[in-house]
Amino acid sequence: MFRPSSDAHPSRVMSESRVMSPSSPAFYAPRIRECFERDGWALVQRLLTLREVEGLRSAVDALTAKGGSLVSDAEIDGARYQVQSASGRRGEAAIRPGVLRKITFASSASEEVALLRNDRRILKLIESVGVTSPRWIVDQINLKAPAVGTGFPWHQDVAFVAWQQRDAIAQHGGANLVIALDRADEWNGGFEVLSGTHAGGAATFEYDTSGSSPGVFDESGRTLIPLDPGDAVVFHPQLAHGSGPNPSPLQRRLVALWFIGAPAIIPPLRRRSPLP
Ligand SMILES: O=C(O)CCC(=O)C(=O)O
Repeated sequence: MFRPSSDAHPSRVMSESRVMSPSSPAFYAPRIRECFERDGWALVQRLLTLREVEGLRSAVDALTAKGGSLVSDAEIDGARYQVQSASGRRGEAAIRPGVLRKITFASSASEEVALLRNDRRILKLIESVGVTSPRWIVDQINLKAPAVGTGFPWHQDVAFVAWQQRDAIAQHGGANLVIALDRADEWNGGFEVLSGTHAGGAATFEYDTSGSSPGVFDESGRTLIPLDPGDAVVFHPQLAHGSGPNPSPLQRRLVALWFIGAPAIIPPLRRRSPLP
């Protein structure tokens, strides 16, 4: 079972050098791209304001209320609800009615989530790590419920995209983003990365969400990235990442957004009036 950082395989806690905030001049500067290229990820503090986070929390409350009696995975208003099973495996019964693990394509059912797909700051951030003409492909709300929420074993998001999208990533770049809606740290299953694994290509293995993917990736760069509400991590689609369970009484909700690149949009040349 994947465990939080206090176990026998402690993760490093992120170094301050990776911290950037939109109010700092370094926010969209080469520094963020340098971290992304070297480590496969970069932290951006305060990407969203607390007011925006509150709006998203309310939107998530409305979404979860619609799934309040689910005992198995279901689609509601185009959003795919995955219940939290005792093992963490998908397709199994909910540990209790209405306890959810994640909502994929929540943007189909929530305007607040949908707005993130075209948020100017987010698109600019994705462009800043080398993704040309970024296009949203996936959004998810990861709920990791207090006391019962299970972890996410090490995996690479690129393993879950169609081959056409993999090609687009190879040609035009790709980047994924998680944004914290609650404080996320070692106590409630904070987000963890295996720095540098983005450079090693896509691994093929059986992904079992009740396990921990042992021995698949180089874990020497394991780093837990504490996040405050509104903080974000931008990471390479090939970066191995995951998180531990949430044994705490506190919520740990994250929004995840995935983007792929596309051919650059070249503005048409303005017609000049003929010279005399
Ligand atoms: O919510 C987390 O901690 C990680 C989630 C994740 O990696 C995923 O949903 O692919």
